[in-house]
Amino acid sequence: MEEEPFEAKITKVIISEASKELSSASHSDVIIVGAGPSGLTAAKYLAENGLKVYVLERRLSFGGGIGGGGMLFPKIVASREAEDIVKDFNMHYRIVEDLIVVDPAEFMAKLATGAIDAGAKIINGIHVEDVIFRDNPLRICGVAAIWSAIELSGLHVDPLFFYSRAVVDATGHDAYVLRVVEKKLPESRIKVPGDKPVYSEVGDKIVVEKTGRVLPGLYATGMAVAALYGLPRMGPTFTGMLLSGRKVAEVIVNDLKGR
Ligand code: 48F
Repeated sequence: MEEEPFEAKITKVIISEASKELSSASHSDVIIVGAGPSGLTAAKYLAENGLKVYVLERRLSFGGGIGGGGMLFPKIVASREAEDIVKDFNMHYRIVEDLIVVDPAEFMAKLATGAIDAGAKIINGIHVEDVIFRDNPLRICGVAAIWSAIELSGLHVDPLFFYSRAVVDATGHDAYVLRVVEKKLPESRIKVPGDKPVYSEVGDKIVVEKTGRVLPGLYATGMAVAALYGLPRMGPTFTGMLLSGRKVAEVIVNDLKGR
């Protein structure tokens, strides 16, 4: 038989390996929606605890709001309460006026590397459009998702399902998953007022305090928490995002390992 043409091999390997990955993602411990700072931080600490974690991100890259720095000035700042997390991710940083300063490219890359090295998988280009639920009692047990390119095209194509023991809304200001639940599951009594104007210090703190379980199976981290509870914005300081990501991981580990 004729030797397999190189082009055929490329296609076959991409499709078969991606299919294996997506099949594995169809049933996991935790689906994190959004690969911004809070989602990536959560992914590392969850995966380190032996959980099977997938991060579904609708863009073709990770990092969420990190890349833009503050008004496109390429530096990220955080308070020193987050220093142990920055160290956990092996970031180079400087302390200036008691603030941690990191380059956005490094911040994004190291958060993603930390999550990946811990065993989490990040899949880009996937838009989460709905949740899977069970009733009596109400619980969230996964998401429905579709390639972002299909979503952008406006074509009517059904999604596929990714079942998980926990779903984390890490979609930032959009609080996309929480808004789906607000709209489609009124019995959840979830209301998402959106975040308040800026009060950085307060916003950075309460967002961490309020981080946790929203419903059985549904958790929120990062700016999605601020949108859910109407908390003040903190703007381009990332303390709350890092601490919130670590906290949601702790809450989920506690919930899942207890079951
Ligand atoms: O917005 P984002 O960075 O969220 P975060 O982790 O951090 C917020 C900060 O960046 C900053 C701030 C505080 O310092 O104000 O804004 O809370 O990342 C959210 C990610 O979720 C993706 C989106 O593309 C982004 O990368 N995302 C949003 N909706 C969906 C989604 C969806 N439906 N499906 C998949 N990914």
